[in-house]
Amino acid sequence: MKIEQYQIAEYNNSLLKAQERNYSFVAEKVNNVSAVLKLLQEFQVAIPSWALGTGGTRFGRFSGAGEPRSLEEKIEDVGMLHALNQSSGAISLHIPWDIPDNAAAMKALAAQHNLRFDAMNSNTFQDQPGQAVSYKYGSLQHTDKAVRKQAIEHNIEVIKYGEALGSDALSVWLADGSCFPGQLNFRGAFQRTLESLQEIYSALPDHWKVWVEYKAFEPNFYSTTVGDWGQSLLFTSKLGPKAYTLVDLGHHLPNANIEQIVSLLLMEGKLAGFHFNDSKYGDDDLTVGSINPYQLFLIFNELVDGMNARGMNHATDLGWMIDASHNVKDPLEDLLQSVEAIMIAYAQALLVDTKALSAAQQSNDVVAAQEILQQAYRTDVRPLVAQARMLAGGALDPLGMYRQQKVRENLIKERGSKTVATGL
Ligand code: LRH
Ligand code: MN
Ligand code: MN
Repeated sequence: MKIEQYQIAEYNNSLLKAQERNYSFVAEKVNNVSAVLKLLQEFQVAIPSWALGTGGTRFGRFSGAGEPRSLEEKIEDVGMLHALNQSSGAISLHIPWDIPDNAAAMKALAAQHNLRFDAMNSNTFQDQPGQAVSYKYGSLQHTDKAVRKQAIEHNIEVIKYGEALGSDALSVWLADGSCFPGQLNFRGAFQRTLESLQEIYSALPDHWKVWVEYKAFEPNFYSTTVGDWGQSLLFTSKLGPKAYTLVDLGHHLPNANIEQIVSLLLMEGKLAGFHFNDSKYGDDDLTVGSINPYQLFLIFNELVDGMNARGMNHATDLGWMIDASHNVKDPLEDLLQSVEAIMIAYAQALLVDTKALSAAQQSNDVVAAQEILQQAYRTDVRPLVAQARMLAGGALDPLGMYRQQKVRENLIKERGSKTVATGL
């Protein structure tokens, strides 16, 4: 299923009048609107290969139809999303859920769709068939050296796959921890994990980075060895300059001030990037912006502010990725919604009057500070985002066009109604 450029142009024509009206209404209030449009066009969010099929929970999985049956089909699906929104120009793989044996062909296929390979994700949280030793009691933290060695070698293999695909980052999330008090010596687990990570770090090619993702709980429910940003920062600081802390929005305890965490990691030059999703309770992996869009905006506000202060390139200097998956939506529609939510939050953050905000902060004018932030947040930036997308060759309304083109129906015709994508 491919969406052609002429179809997008035809589709946009039908919406153009309304778009022009809505766009000029917001654009005239924005200083330097062409700079904002350019930043929006440059911004790309990677799509995780495991979000292209229906997720599921430990209580069940309701398979969708027309899901991708191979890595080729996953790349094609991301290519189709990117054709629609021009903001999903990268794919992130999880090994061994995907095994890119034929890297040259995969790279070529991705390039045909204007995609690159984002961070590579290793997996030492599940046992794989034929594996010599088990991860039941952890991987890089394990008390048995043979288990640690197996997990280290897996990560090094993932780096090799990534090198062949042109990726430049390894993303490590560990389920390591303990379920009961007394099960684990915390310091011992930390030290063993650090030593294992050091071995992986020393296998990184020159221009590569390693991202250490933290998570408060699950699957371990008493302690997690990389359980919060402090622990991750401790690891990444000890590892060295190629190691960074990855923030998955769903991996905090309820009500954590994620934007403050982001701002400090950025200040320290240790922020790797994001796994975007939304959550109400824990690691819910819900559609980005579906529960707490104000928080998303506040995070982007810190990012824009902090990245500008450090002279960073918004589009390229951090990793931007979605990490969501669930049971009840068409996964491709969900991804279009998630990317749109990210672009909206970014656009709103670009509208913040930073000079006025810092003056309000300086004079402790709390009311003005809130007004300034909410002025930007309450601006309907959707026409700006749509304009940037249209100028880049995308659809004015990606989700609308997806439905108008009956993409899912066509995928079901092509792939069948009983398909199970690899992944969670
Ligand atoms: C863990 C996590 C991590 C994994 C992904 C599948 O909860 O967020 O990033 O790689 O889910
Ligand atoms: Mn994640
Ligand atoms: Mn998660």
